[in-house]
Amino acid sequence: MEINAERVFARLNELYECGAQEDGTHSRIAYSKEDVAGREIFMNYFRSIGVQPRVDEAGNIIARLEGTDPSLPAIMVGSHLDTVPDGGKFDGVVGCMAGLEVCEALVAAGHKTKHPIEVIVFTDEEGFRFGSGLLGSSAICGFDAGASESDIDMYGMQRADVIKSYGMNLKDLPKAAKAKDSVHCFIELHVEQGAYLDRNKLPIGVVSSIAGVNRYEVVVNGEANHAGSTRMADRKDALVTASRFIAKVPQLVAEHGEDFTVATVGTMKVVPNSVNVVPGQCIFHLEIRDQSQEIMLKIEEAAKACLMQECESAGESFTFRKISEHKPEPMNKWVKDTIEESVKELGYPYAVIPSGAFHDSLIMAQVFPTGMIFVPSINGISHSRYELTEKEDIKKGCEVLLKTILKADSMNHSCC
Ligand code: HGY
Ligand code: MN
Ligand code: MN
Repeated sequence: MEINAERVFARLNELYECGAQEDGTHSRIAYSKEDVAGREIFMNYFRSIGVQPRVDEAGNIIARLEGTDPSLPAIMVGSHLDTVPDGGKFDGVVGCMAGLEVCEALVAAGHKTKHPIEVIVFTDEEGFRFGSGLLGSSAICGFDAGASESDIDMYGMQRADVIKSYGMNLKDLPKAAKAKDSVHCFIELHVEQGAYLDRNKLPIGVVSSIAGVNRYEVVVNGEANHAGSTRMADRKDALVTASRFIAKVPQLVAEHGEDFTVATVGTMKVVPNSVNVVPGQCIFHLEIRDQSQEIMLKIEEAAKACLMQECESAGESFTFRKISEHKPEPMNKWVKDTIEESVKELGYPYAVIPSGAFHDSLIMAQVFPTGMIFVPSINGISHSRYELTEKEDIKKGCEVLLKTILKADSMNHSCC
């Protein structure tokens, strides 16, 4: 069975181009018209090989290739198509295109697996608009994604309206849940988004575990006032106080974290956001990630204490609200071992590595036997237009995925 890397690359380019923006950047933010267009292109690829995908109640696209034994649970593969703003061609899309390519190779070879194969595109993995993502995978697992109809996105739009225009209704989300025994395993191919594989010239990573991620919305309340007539000593400048806190975040990580612990403030909203007004309020998101939940909680406590100190000394107040919480997850042993055996048989150099980025697999692993395959990100760049993965490495990743599917297909559910 042949993986056609040229075809995969051409499709990655087509999806990228459908996210072209007027300012020259490319984005397919979840629920945007570009996201809708990209999903349609993806579904058409499946239609062209005679498979009609369905869209579930959470907006997930599921394309199913029937197996020879209808009583068997599905082998699921896939990832996400939504991007961050000015994102690249590979994050998420590689996993969806790889699932499609494997199906196309199987169909072309006339090879029928025993288990059905389901290629899934999860809804809103990135969580850019509402601050928390993984919506589609959470719904598949029967978890509450913490989404509320009254959530307001960064453009001031209500979630209820945004998802309605996407053909979804929040109250129907639970109907997307899959029974535990309906999934044999879930395998996600993804770009590493870090530099380990590229630095070590390895084409494949077998993922051992995925870092946990907690997100917080922080509001610092100062006092808006005239920027010309309010003396420096009389100000309660929320942006200055927020900045003092943010500048200390790296220090908190150094004190309480380990080598791969990270914490980031990646958004900032200043109210009223006027050049001649002392900022009265700052709203920003803090994110903490690590392979240890204990360390994440230690940093949370330290961040709260630090913020309290800064606000008290400035005479200001704050709120600190956890908006999402995901603990670190190890990958399932039999799926991980099956991926590793496949790489060995193909003769590709590889390493077993943890993932610092999160993925839908972080959620899927809590319910279904889940494993991940990484391919290198050149210079470790991702969430950027400069994201790059070589065609040859994507081909190898697809081959590992195909071999892993075929091996998993021959395994008995009760043995795993
Ligand atoms: O943010 C992440 O780790 C993922 O790429 N969405
Ligand atoms: Mn991403
Ligand atoms: Mn991703």
